[in-house]
Amino acid sequence: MSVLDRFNLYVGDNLPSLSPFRGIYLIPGLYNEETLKDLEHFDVLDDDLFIITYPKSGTNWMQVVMRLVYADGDHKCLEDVVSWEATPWLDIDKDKVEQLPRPRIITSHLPHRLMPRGLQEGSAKVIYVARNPKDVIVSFYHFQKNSRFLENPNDFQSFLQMFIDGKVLMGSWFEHIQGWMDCKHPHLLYVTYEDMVKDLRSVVRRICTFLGKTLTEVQIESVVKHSSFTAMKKNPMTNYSKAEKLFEEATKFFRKGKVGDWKNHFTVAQSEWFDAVYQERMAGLGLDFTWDLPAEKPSS
Ligand code: PPS
Repeated sequence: MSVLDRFNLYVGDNLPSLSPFRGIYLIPGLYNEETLKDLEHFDVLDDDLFIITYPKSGTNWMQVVMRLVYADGDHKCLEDVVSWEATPWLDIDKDKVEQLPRPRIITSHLPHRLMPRGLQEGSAKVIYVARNPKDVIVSFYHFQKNSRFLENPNDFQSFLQMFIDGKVLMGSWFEHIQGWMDCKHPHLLYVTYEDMVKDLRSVVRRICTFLGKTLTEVQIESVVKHSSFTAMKKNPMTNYSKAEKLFEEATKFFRKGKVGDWKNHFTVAQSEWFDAVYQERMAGLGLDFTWDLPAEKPSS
């Protein structure tokens, strides 16, 4: 059964509550505990590339960027296969990952401690995409409201509380980023969503250097063009229109794609509360997020 068919079983009346598994929260049934336990022994290949993210941090965007980079910017690579099959999630579709041609692009939202042991050895590479957590929360809140396989959050305040407590899909953002930063993976490139918004060209150049790949400026330009918010929202292979049963409105997956939208959702009190939690939980990690960008000038 395809991963989409499995998700379709869980929508609407069959909606299960999230349940804890080794310290994170998952959708029972959809995420199979036995499979997750077996992942420890998953065979990591030397030319594998893992895209690792906490949900709502730019996963789909990096998937498309990487497909284009591997195709030297040729956008035809985005014409036939949907993202979740071309760059499948190891967490929920291990079989698909095993069928991929090499070099494989593998996606995962899992914390480092649940990943295959083989990832820490060998020469497989990891791109970790992080996003400022206030925008992650807002994106996650809207995603959960729009999705038919997750319970509708009551209101923003209770979702914020659940996020801080790590009681959302995939568990704690703080533990996710901490675990991946502490793992000291020998071939890990850390990228932020905000850097991608500010200057995707530079991020693509950094990725090429990391992979030892040479792309011409024209090819880089093509990667940037075909992975833009507008292009991905339009493309049926990337915009979730092929998974329409899973959402109230599938193309709302591409909601705003902005930095700083949190300011339209957090009250001053909520922002100060989150800042205090952030200071305490992130102390010593040395990460610096961009929380806002100047408004774009209207085009004349
Ligand atoms: S998921 O469900 O965890 O895989 O979601 P994920 O892909 O990590 O994150 C979804 C957010 O990323 C935004 N997005 C983009 N922003 C800018 N440019 C491009 N090309 C792009 N593609 C996806 C998407 O709109 C979600 O953010 P919000 O803030 O909700 O708009």
